[in-house]
Amino acid sequence: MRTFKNENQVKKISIGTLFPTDTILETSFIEEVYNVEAILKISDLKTKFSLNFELSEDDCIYGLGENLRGINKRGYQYESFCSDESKHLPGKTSLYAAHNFFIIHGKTNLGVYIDFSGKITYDIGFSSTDAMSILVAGKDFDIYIYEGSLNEIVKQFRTSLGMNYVPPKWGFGYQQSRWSYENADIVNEIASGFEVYDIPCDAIYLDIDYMERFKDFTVSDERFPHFKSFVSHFLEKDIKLIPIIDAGVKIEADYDVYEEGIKNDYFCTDSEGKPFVAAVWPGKVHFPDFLNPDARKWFGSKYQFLLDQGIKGFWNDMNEPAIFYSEKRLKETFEWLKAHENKNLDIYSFFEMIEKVNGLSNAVEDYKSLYHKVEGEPVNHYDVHNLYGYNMTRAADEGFKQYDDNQRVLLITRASHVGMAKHSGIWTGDNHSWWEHLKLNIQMMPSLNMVGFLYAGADTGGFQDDVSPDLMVRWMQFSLFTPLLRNHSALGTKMQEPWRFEKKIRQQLRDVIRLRYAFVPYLYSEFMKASIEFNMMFKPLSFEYADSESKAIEDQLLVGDALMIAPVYEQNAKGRMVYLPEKMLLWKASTFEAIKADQFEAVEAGYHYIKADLSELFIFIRPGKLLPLVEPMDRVSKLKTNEFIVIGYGSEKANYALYEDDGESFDFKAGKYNISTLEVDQNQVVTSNNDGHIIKTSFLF
Ligand code: MIG
Repeated sequence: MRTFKNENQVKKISIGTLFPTDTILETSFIEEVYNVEAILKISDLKTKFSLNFELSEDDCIYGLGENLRGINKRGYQYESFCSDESKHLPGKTSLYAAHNFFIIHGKTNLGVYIDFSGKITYDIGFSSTDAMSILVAGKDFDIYIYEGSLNEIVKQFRTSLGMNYVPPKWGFGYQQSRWSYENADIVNEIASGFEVYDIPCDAIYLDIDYMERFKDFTVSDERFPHFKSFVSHFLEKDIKLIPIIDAGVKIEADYDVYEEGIKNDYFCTDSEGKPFVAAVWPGKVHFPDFLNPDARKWFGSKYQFLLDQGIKGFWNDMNEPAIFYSEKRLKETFEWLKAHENKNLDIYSFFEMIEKVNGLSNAVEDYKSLYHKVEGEPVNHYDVHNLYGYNMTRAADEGFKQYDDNQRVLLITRASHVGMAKHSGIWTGDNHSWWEHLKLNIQMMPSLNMVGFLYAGADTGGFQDDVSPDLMVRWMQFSLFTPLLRNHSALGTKMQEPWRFEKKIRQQLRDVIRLRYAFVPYLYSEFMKASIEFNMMFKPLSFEYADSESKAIEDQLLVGDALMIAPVYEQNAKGRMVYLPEKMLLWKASTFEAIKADQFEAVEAGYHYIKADLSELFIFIRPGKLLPLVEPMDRVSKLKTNEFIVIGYGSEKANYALYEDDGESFDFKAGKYNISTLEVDQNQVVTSNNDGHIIKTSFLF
């Protein structure tokens, strides 16, 4: 089951069809391009393949999209198997996604994409420090090889995938979420919190409780009476409500989605062809067979129910798919428990019991007894597991286009696969309010960008556990730059809306969110340019700087054309060490109002300790570059994007290519956008092609 169209002249090794002779032939090809004796070995030809590369001491491995650990993936093992993984502990090997693209960055660079929908395991210098070995659990796959500079490799790969998902521009505003704002009164309270404390906000999320008994495409009348007018009341305030949609469809007589699914055979089955019964939120559910084009079309059309009520965005959840338990295995477990009811449970049987109960959720055994139908033939879910969330999200996106083909809809999803990036953005799932997960968030952005997930972000502040005030502030200071900026937290944890904190912290959060709005034109422009050019918006330093120090930096990023960021991600830190690959302009940017000349300082290349109290966030502007800012407003739509304050770093002049479009249609695909050059020259504004833009204030250093 392939997902990829090889539109480019990319070298392809087709294991499934050319196997085995040609595969061995291609071995020499890899050796040739990689020239450090990369070896492709094939073992156990019937069921799985193992690819082995030798690594030189200085080789870095970038990629694997949404996964754990650092920017350089070397030194650990990973797995591609979309998992409902709510802990993200350091010993874990996979998250919600399967992004089988990586780059070996050594003397030469080698980009590799493995187009396979089942499980792949990667041992990257873990069992042996100088070897990378990849095990593909199947033989129906293709491998694509890319050569060139790091940026060229990403560009070639992304070009073959097609243009990534682009959200409406308001999707760059601040978004507030919680599991759960469970009824209309609470949602109203949240919205007035933003008004009372004068904090910008563009969207509020509705988690599972808005539904009637957790049934997709229903709204609880009791909790949200008159939903349509409720939604339009929010639209008048220019706040979008974003409901969640789960993968499982509740089994309930007279529920139209269930009845239609049964009638038309749209659900995944068991080995006997009966709809597979699993349980998630609503209790027992069936899973729509998103690999069946008719089922996809049907499910996608269901979003219309909410679009008709003025909904402008969605989040697709639990689409790995997450399974609490299956009917079959629950029964077996109860039988085991009954048989042991009067037994003296010893060390073995007690732990067997615990394992049985814990092992009920997301069990591989269940994935192996679930079936899809592809072109009339049953396909075992396990072999195509990683395509499930992808196709749910594809269904949604195609449904939106059916509804209105020239209106962007905000869409984020949890499970994903390479190729899905053209349909939606992602959030990175159930992280914790841990400093380690702020760091993970920072380190994951470039690898997400490599596979086309530009519209991405983590649950800011952390989903599980109670957030500390300083973590909330530091996390917000980083998320200021991520296209998706969503504060989300779990049931039972400390409330984490900005005003839940003491006054000092509340003000700091407000300042950071307001700064975000000042940055929106820059972030949107960089996002769109990166999308159109198949470029990355978040890059490790080594993508732009060739020195060996840059290659080793794990906690600084280039954000777009003009900026380098070095977020503070440790508790009680009063600053941090920063490496500058060249001389740059430091800006300590605590509030928008406070921008003045003495906050700027040119810093020489090399290592520096940069001080930053909790209220301070700092960024670096690269030489010759200009950062355009606008005055913050409480909504993206209100930003005056023709009046700029610009900060430039260049002895003679600095400039910026500003991308603009209507922010809501797909007309940009037909070239309907504008790129103007903002340029300043020794504090004299020289705008070439200024398109009516006014530079109100400029700083040039
Ligand atoms: O198992 O809908 O990742 O964002 O709040 C929890 C409740 C189910 C998981 C999502 C999270 C969401 C939560 N969901």
